[in-house]
Amino acid sequence: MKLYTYDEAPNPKRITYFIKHKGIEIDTVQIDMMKGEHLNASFKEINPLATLPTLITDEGELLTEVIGICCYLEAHFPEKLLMGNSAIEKAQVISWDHRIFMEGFSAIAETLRNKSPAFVNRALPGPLDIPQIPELISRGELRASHFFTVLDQHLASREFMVGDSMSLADIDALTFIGFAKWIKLRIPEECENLTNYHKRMKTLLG
Ligand SMILES: N[C@@H](CCC(=O)N[C@@H](CS)C(=O)NCC(=O)O)C(=O)O
Repeated sequence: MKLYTYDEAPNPKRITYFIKHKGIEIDTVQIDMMKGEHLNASFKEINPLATLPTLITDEGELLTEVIGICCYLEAHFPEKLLMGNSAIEKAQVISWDHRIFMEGFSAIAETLRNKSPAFVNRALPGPLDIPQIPELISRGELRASHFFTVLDQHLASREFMVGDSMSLADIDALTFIGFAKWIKLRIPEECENLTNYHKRMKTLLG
């Protein structure tokens, strides 16, 4: 299999943590998003969506979504399960992954991509050029700030996002906290549960 990635970007980072935690090695190609390499025709031939991460499986199948790539890797490398140890945990990991992506990542991206000159006409990832909408900047900030408190409340009585071991949901939460800095948002002082959790996760996943 071959992984196309860009270490600095948040969605690729989720796969980096996943692979590192499992202790597996995958043939990896860096695509420099800062130089726009993901928009080159040669990369679009590999992934027409022009997004990273991208995994080409040993069977030659294209996987473009982090969640799909993680499902595939979990099935191939079942040591150190990261997507739940039981039926309910599997459901909870997927549910949190979905919420963190929809309510956390997309909120940050809403601000970043509608604000930064680097994303003029690239307000959404993908093959289409989409204009920025400045009105969305403050909405994204509001949504992302609120999501810190969602995570903080969830972690009031838990060490991990799901069950009692590391999962993809923790990888997503840690990556959300790091990505938030891109729009100058940091864990609010009053979110003590999240602050302590962040310290623990950085040590475990770091
Ligand atoms: N739905 C994809 C999203 C992947 C994604 O949006 N990746 C970003 C990098 S963090 C990207 O490729 N952006 C392309 C662009 O900005 O043009 C997933 O779940 O993996």
